[in-house]
Amino acid sequence: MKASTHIATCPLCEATCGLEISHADGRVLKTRGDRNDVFSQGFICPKGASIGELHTDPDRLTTPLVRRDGELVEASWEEAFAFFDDRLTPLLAEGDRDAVGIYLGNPNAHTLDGLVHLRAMIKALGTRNVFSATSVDQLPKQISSALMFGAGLSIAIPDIDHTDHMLILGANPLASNGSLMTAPNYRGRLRAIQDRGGKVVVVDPRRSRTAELADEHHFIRPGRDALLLAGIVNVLLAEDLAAPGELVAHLDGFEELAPALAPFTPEAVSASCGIADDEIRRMARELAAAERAVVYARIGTTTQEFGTLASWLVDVINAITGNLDSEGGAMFPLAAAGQTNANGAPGRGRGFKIGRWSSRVRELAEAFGELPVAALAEEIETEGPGRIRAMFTVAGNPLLSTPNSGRLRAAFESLELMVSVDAYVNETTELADVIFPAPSPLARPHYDLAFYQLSVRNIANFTPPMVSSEVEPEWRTFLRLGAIAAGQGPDADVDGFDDLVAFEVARRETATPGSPAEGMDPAAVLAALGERRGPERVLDLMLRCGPYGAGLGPDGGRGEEGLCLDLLERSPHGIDLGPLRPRLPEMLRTASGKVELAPPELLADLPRLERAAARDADGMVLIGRRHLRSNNSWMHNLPHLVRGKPRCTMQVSPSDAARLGLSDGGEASVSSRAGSIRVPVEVTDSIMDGVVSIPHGWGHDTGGARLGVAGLNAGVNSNVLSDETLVDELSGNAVLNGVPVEVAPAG
Ligand SMILES: Nc1nc2c(c(=O)[nH]1)N[C@H]1C(S)=C(S)[C@@H](COP(=O)(O)OP(=O)(O)OC[C@H]3O[C@@H](n4cnc5c(=O)[nH]c(N)nc54)[C@H](O)[C@@H]3O)O[C@H]1N2
Ligand SMILES: Nc1nc2c(c(=O)[nH]1)N[C@H]1C(S)=C(S)[C@@H](COP(=O)(O)OP(=O)(O)OC[C@H]3O[C@@H](n4cnc5c(=O)[nH]c(N)nc54)[C@H](O)[C@@H]3O)O[C@H]1N2
Ligand code: SF4
Ligand SMILES: [Mo]
Repeated sequence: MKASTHIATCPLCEATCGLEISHADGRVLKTRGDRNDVFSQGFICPKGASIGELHTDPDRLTTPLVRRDGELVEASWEEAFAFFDDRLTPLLAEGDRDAVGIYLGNPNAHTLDGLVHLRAMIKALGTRNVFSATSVDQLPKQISSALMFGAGLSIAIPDIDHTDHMLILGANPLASNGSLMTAPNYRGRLRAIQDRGGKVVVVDPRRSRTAELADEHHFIRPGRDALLLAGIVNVLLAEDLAAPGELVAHLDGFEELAPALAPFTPEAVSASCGIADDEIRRMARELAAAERAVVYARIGTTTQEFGTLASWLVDVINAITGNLDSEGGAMFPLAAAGQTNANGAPGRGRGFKIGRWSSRVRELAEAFGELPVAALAEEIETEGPGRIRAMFTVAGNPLLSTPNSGRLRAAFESLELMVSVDAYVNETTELADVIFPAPSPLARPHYDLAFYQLSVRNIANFTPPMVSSEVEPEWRTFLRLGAIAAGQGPDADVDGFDDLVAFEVARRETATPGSPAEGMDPAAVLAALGERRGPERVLDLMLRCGPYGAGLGPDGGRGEEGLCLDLLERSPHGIDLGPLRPRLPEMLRTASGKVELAPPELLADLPRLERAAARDADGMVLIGRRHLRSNNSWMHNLPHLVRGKPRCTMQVSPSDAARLGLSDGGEASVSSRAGSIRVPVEVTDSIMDGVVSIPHGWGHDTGGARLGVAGLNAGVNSNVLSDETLVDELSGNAVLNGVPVEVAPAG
C-alpha cells in the first residue's frame, strides 16, 4: 500500500512539536520532526519519534474491560456501560454525591476531550471529592499566580528567545522538554541566549543536563529555594537595585516587601540553602544588571515544603527588576483559544480565593475546585458522611504518582467500586471494576488548548485524526458516564448532552462584552458553527470568538484573516501569531486592577519559612528526576524508550556512599516514615552530599498491570517513600522533593 504523510502536533509533553508521520495501512512507517512546523521547526525527541510504537502497542486497550469473578475481562461497550450503571446508580441513590471521588491524571491536560468535555462528567457526578495530578505538580505556581494576577491560568512565562540572563531553579528542560513554558527545542533556545552573549544559571541539587549546559550551576539543599529567592529579593531591596520602572504603575504592595523580607539576608539564609552569601549577592546583582533577565522555576520548586512561597518570589524578582511583562522577561501569552485572562472585562476582576471548602478529614484547602491528592487515602479510609466509597480515575496512575503509595493502594483495595478511563491496565487501573479505553493519540483530533496559554510564542496548530478509531471518542465516554451519574441510564442521548455542553460555552460567549457573539442568541451561535460536534465544535467557537478570531460568519465576522478551525485545518504546520507582547494591565483580573506583589496569604506564610532558615540540615533527603525517554509512569512499555541500562537507580554522592557503606551497582535500602524500598545504587558526583535521587513512575511489578515490556524492567516505586503528611501548607501540594529518608546497604 502507498505511504501517506500525516502532519501532527505531538501530544506527549508540553513542547507541542510538529511531527511528520509517514504511514500506510494504519501503521506508522517513520516519524520525523516536521521541519515546516512554525514553532518546532523540525525538533523532535525520542518520545515523539515513538508515537507509532504507542499506536500499535499490543497492550494498549481497545475494548472495555469489566471485572467478572475477580478477573478483568473484555466486554462490549454496551455491557460496560450497563455494568457501570448497575454498580454506580444504587450507590448514588443512597444520597451522598461525595461518596464518589475522582482523580484526573496528567494526559487530560493534553487532550481536547479532557479539557472540554470531562468537566461536564465531573459536574454530573456532583462530588466535591475531585483530585488531580495538579497537587503533585504545579498547584503552588497556579495559586501564587492567581493571587498576584487574579485569574486561573495566568502564569508569567519566560520570554526565552529575547532574554539576556536566565536563572533556572528546579527544572531540567533538557530532559523534560520544558513545563509551564511551552518551548520546543529548549536546548537550542538556551544556546541562543549564550550565543547572544547572555548567561544561563541553574540552581539544582543535581548537576542535571541543563546544569551542564549552563554557564553556572549552584547546588541547593532541597526545599530551600524560597529562602534563596527571599535572599535575592532582600539584596535587591537593600542595595537599591529594585527598578520596576514603568511597571510601578501596575504594582500593589511594593512597599510591603522590604519589611516582610528583611529577615532573609543572604547571611541568614546561606547555611540553610547551602549557597554562600556572597554568591547570593552576586546572583541578585547580575539579575539587576542584565538588560533583560528572567527567573524561571519548575517542579523542584513546587513539589516541596515552600512551593507557593518559592513560586511567588520568582515573580516578585521578575517584577521588581522591571522584567515582568517586558521583552526578555516574564510575559503573558495571548493564546488563540481558551485564555482565561483574556475573557470578560479587561484589567480587573473578582480575584482568586483559596479554600472555598476544605477536605473533610485534614481540612486541606480547596483550590480551583479540587482538593489536594495528599488527602485522598484518608478520605477513603475515614468513616462518616462524605467518605469516598467509589473512585474514578481518568488518565491517571495515582498509585505510582502520588505520595505514600502503600497506604493509598490499601485504601483503593477497600473501595466498593472503582472505574477508570485509561489507555492501559496500569498499576492503578488494575484495581478497577470497569475500564473504558481511550483512542490512540493518532486517532483523535488534537489542539493544545492548555499549553498554548503557556507558550513562549503565540501559536495555533490543529491536528486532525490520522486514522479512524476503533475506540469510542473519549468525550462520548465522558458524557455517557456523566449521563448515567445524572440518572439518565446507559441509553441517554449523548448528542443531546454534547449540544448542552456547546450551548453553555456559546451562552457564556454571548454574555461576554466585546465578543463577536455578544448579545446573540446562543442557538444562533451554534447554528453558525455548522456540522461539527464534540470538542471540535467548541474549539471552533473559542477560536472564532478569541483574540485572533474570524467571528461568526459573513455578517458579524471579522473576515477571512481571522482564525477558525477551517483555517487551522488548511494550515497543517501551524499559524505563528507572533512573539509575546506586553499585556498589563489588560490581563489582570485582581480586584484592585493591580499586580498584587504582597498578597496577605503569602506574607502570612513567611514566619514558617523563617523557621526553616534556622533549622539544621536534616539528615539525608530524597528528590526525584526525569529522563528524556520517560513520561511519568506510562511510556515504559515502549521497547524503543526503555532500551539501554536500567534507569531506576538511586543516585548518591561518592562521599555519602563511602560514609553509608554503599557501592556503585550494589543495592540500597531506603526508608521514610511512609515506607521502604530496595533500589540499585548509582554513585555519582553529579548529586550533592546529603541528597539521594530516585525517579518516579517505576514499580511496574505489582502483578496486575498488563504492561508486558514495562514489567520486564519494572524498577521501584519511589512514591512508596513520599509522605502524604508532608505538604506545602499553603497549597496542600505534596512534598515530593526533600523527603527525609534513611539510607543503608540492603541485606
Ligand atoms: N515522586 C514524584 N512523583 C511524581 C512526580 C515527581 O516529580 N516525583 N511528578 C508528578 C507529576 S508532575 C505528574 S504530572 C504526575 C503524573 O501522574 P498521573 O497523571 O497520575 O500519571 P501518569 O503517569 O501521567 O499516567 C497517565 C495515565 O494516563 C493514560 N493515558 C495516556 N493517554 C491517555 C488518554 O488520552 N486518555 C486516557 N484516558 N488515558 C490516557 C496512561 O496510559 C497512564 O496510565 O506524577 C507526579 N508524581
Ligand atoms: N522526559 C520526560 N519529560 C517530561 C516528563 C517526564 O516524566 N519525562 N514529565 C512531564 C511533566 S508531567 C512535568 S510536570 C514536567 C516537569 O518538568 P521539570 O520541572 O523540568 O522536571 P524535571 O526534569 O524533573 O526537573 C526537576 C529538577 O528539579 C531538581 N530538584 C529537585 N528538588 C529540588 C529542589 O528542592 N530545588 C531545586 N532548585 N531543584 C530541585 C531535580 O534535581 C531536577 O533536575 O516534565 C514533563 N516532561
Ligand atoms: S519534546 Fe515533547 S512534544 Fe516534542 S516530540 Fe518530544 S514528547 Fe513530543
Ligand atoms: Mo506534571
